[in-house]
Amino acid sequence: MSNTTKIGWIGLGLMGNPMSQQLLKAGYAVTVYNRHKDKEAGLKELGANTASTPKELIEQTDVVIIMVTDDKAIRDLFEGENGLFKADVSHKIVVNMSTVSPAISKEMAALCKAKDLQYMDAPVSGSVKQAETAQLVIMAGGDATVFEQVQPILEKIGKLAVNVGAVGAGNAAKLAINTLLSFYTQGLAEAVILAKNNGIAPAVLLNLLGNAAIANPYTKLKGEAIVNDSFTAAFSLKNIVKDLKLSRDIGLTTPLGEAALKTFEAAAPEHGDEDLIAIYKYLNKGE
Ligand code: NA7
Repeated sequence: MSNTTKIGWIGLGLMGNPMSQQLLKAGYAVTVYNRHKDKEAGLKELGANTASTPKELIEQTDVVIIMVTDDKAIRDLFEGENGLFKADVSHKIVVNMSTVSPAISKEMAALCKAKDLQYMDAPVSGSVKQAETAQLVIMAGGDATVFEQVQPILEKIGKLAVNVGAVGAGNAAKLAINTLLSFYTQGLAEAVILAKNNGIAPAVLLNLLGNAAIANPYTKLKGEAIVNDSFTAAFSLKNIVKDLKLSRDIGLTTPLGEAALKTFEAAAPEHGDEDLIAIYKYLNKGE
C-alpha cells in the first residue's frame, strides 16, 4: 500500500501517540480517535484529522490501526454504540497492535470476515523509547496477503515486522516475550536487592552486570531507573499484570510464571501506574 492509503488510528496512550506520529512523519494522512479527547490535541497540531467515533473513523479511512489497553477496550471499540461494526463498510483492514488475548483476536477476526473486513493482530515488543524512534519489533498474525498490504505501514513504526502465523499468533508470540520480560525484571530487582543487603551498592552491581556476559540494553535501562530512583512508566506495571494473566490463560502454569504473576499482582495496588521495574521498590520494602 502506498502512502496515499488513508490511515485511521485508535488509541493515543503512551504507545499509540508516538507510533501514530511516525505515520504522519512518513507522509500518510492519519485520522485519530481517542476515547478521552484531550489526548488528540497533540496529534491534531502535527496535522492529523480527528474522528468523533470509531464508526466515523473507519468510514473515512482504508486501514484502521488500534493500540489500546486490553480485551475489554477492543470489545468496546468494535461492538460499542458507535463502534467499528456499526459502520456500513467492507474491504477495509483493521490491524490490532494492542497486547490482548489470542481469543479476542480470533473472535473479532471472525466477525470482521462476516462483514468483508480483514483483521490482523500485530502487537509490538518495545516501549515508549522504541516507539519514538520507530524501533519497535512487530509480530503479526493473519493472512499473508493482508500482511503484505500493511507491511509498508508497519515498517514505518518498527525496525522489524514479521508475519508469525494465523490470527492470534502475534498475540501469543507477544505474551511469550512479555513473560520473559517479567521474569527478567523481577530477577534483576531480586539480584540488586541481594547484593545491596550484602553491602554491594546497586550502581556497583549494575556496572559489573553491564560488563558481564549477561549485559544487555534492558539491564542498562532498568538499572539506571533503579540507581536514579526514576520509575515513570515506559511500560506500566499494571500492564505486565494484565499480560501475565493472559499468558496464564494460554498455558503459563510453570513455577516462574506463577511466582511472577503473584509478585507483580501484589505490587500493582501501590505501583501499578509506575514502570514495571518499580517491582524493585515493592520487593525492597522494609529495608
Ligand atoms: P496507555 O498509555 O494506558 O493507553 C491506553 C489507551 O487505551 C488509551 O488511548 C485509552 O484511552 C485506551 N482505552 C483503554 N480502555 C478503553 C476502552 N474501553 N475504550 C476505548 N479506549 C480505551 O497504554 P499504552 O499505550 O502504554 O499501551 C497500549 C497497549 O500496548 C497495551 O496493550 C500494552 O500492553 C501495550 P483513554 O485515553 O483512557 O481514553
